Amino acid sequence: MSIQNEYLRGLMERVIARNPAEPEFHQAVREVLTSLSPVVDAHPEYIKEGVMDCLVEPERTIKFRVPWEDDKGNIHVNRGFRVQFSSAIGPYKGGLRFHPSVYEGIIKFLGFEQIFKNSLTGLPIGGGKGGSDFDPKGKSDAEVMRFCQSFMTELFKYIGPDTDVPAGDIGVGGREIGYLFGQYKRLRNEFTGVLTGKGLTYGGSLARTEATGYGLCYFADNMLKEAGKSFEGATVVISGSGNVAIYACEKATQFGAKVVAMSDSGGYIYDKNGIDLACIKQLKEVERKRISAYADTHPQAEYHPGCAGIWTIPCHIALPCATQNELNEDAAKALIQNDCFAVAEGANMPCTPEAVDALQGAGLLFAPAKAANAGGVATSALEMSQNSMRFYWSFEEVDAHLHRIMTDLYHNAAAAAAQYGKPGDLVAGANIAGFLKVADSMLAYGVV
Ligand code: NDP
Ligand code: 2IT
Repeated sequence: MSIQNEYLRGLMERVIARNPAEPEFHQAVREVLTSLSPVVDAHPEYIKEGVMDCLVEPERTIKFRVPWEDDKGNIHVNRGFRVQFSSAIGPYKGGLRFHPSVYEGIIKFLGFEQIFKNSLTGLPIGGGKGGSDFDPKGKSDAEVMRFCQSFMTELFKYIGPDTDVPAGDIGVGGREIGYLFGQYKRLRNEFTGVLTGKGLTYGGSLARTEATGYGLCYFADNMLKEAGKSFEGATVVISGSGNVAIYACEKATQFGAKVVAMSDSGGYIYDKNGIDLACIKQLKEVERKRISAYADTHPQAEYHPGCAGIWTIPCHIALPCATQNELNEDAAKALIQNDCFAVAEGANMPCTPEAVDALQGAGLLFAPAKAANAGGVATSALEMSQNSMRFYWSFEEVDAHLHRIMTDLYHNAAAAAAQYGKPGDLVAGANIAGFLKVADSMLAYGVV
């Protein structure tokens, strides 16, 4: 697929020239501009009024030094980032990623996608993302705390409950959010809903932990049903074993599927009897161990080092829930050959463009990340609502909102795809539906 509209083709070239050596950002922008070509053909005002040019440039980028001391007294210096991409429809909203691979291009790709994802939720949240090249793996709690305190000592100047509300992402879970929130509260002398994914004792929302994985399955369930299929009796492969993967496994299993494989960055386990999720939770959420340890207590399970092989395991439904570009064209071909009928993206941009083309070309059902994993940020917005009200909803109430949001989101994306001549293409539908609300708000503001 290429960008059909001539102006957008030129814009893509300018994005590459102005943002050199940021391939993930280019990839994310290219996909959106490809989808939006028929929209700007029909509505040239989006080009004329500068909406397209503004959208590919973050409103603000904050880049800072994060010095911290390890347990032995050695000083380390990491880089911190917050890209405040778009506040067109609400305060910047999006996670923080702590992973050694983080650099500005990764944060920009994630922040750019977040604009459209957040719009798709139907809730009033703009797009942003942040993080650091800090690696929490192998660090003590005290080291993670000192790092988070140093990170927030700079970040607190730029965020606030009505300005920018960060949350978790890879390497940032409940522990990190606790340290970050504690430091923000101390620096500002304010108890506000400045972060989401908080602990339940200090303003967190029930069901936020489960929301991305559950939402992914709610979205996929809608897509499957429309095609006369379901999770019931299906074999499922899930990459990753972090927050998104664990709760996708839980909901898929509740829906009657058998999840047979999960992974981490070291390798994958294949358990043909069905993954023992209680064991995965204990290993990953409590003990912070490698997934290879699963095979120590489950002799029937196979452990294979390396990540890519997971997609060669026969399955009906694949849920990539680890990281960007983890499922390439070869993996897509293996899934197609094994009669897989649906792929739903839990991670952000986990399928390469070649893989997406192969999967859609072979007629598989395909749920793109910015629609399928929007349940996490949607529930973060529900956490913001509860904090503003100084009130809380039950697990069932939040989960019911999440279910409705994901169902509406599926139908809106499907309708937008059909309206612009791409019936069944949820990549196009999600990009278009997400764009329109943001773009119309930008038009209303004039040139700002
Ligand atoms: P976690 O840190 O909880 O888990 C990440 C998982 O992915 C781990 O199993 C990790 O393995 C694996 N992983 C990370 N990086 C790599 C890599 N480079 N190669 C192979 N495996 C890797 O993160 P989340 O579950 O929160 O996030 C997973 C994905 O979902 C990300 O793409 C994130 O952006 C996206 N997402 C998250 C949301 C959320 O609410 N948390 C919401 C929407 C999207 P290991 O432990 O070995 O590093
Ligand atoms: O990619 C994402 O949507 C997230 N990491 C969740 C962001 C949020 O603000 O909850």
